[in-house]
Amino acid sequence: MSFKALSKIAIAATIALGFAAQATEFRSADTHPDGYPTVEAVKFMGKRLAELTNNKHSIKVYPASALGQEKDLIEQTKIGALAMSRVNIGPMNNICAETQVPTLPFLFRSKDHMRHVLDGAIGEEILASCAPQGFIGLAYYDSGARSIYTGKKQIKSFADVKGMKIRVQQSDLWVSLLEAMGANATPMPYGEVYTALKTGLIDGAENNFPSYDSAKHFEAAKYYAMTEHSMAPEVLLFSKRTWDTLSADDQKAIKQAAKESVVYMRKLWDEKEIASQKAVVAGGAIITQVDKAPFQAAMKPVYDKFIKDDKLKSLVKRVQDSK
Ligand code: GTR
Repeated sequence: MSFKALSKIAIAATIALGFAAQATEFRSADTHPDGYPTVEAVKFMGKRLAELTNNKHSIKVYPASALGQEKDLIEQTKIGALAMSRVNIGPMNNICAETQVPTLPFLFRSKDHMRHVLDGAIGEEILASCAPQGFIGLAYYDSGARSIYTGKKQIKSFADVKGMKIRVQQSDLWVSLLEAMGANATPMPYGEVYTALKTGLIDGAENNFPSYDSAKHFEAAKYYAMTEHSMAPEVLLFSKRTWDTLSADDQKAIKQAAKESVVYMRKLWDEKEIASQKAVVAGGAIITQVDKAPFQAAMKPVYDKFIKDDKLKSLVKRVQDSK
């Protein structure tokens, strides 16, 4: 090897080492605004990370879609332009198939069931399945149950959904899910939903109370029908590209801080669900109960279409069998 080639390697090694030893402020993005439980939880994680690494590492959170919509954030995280992003699991559905499992309609029986499954081996397996695509799944955050809301026509029963143009997340599974209800499913980024509701481009959307409240969707779609059709969680992703430059100790600290932030997040989440429900009602929203049985009965084609191979089938079965 020539002297020139050797010195090039030496320079590269010095840069790499220097990078690894340097204090890093990881950038993390979120579509929700400051104060939203996901945003506050990642800030909390950053503080814990600083403590655990003697201020070597910290996190700066960019809320309110400052760095883009979820699909952009996922893409930036994949290439390492962003170290972290907090997104819903929905936009990951087309990227790693296992993430479809916790998105499935009427899969989790309760909040406790969902937390228990995601905290355990099944949850870990699903997170790990995204590594080949360039993502280290650090943790899940709660996202409650999603229900359909509409502006003009109120949904009182399953039959009412037929033909309605309902916005869904950018995921094939989500399109099929609303189609199975008879809706005209319209995928679009979260940030466009408010205007689409206001202008009548769509008849409705579906989400949990905190999003319905904080994105002000209730102002444009006041009928909230408690379909509670999915408990698709939030997920905290770390760029594998960045991850692979870190020491084992740093990786351990990041994982620990992320896990600790889940506990903090759940406390904020439980409070926010109640506060948001009150806020939307005060703002004019009309919440109605609907018979969920026909909604649930219509979901078989979704399971049949997306849960085809044995691996996914066994994951679903394990979730259903778990207490
Ligand atoms: C929210 C979720 C966001 C986003 C949004 C959506 O519940 O927290 O990350 O995915 O739903 O519907 O796009």
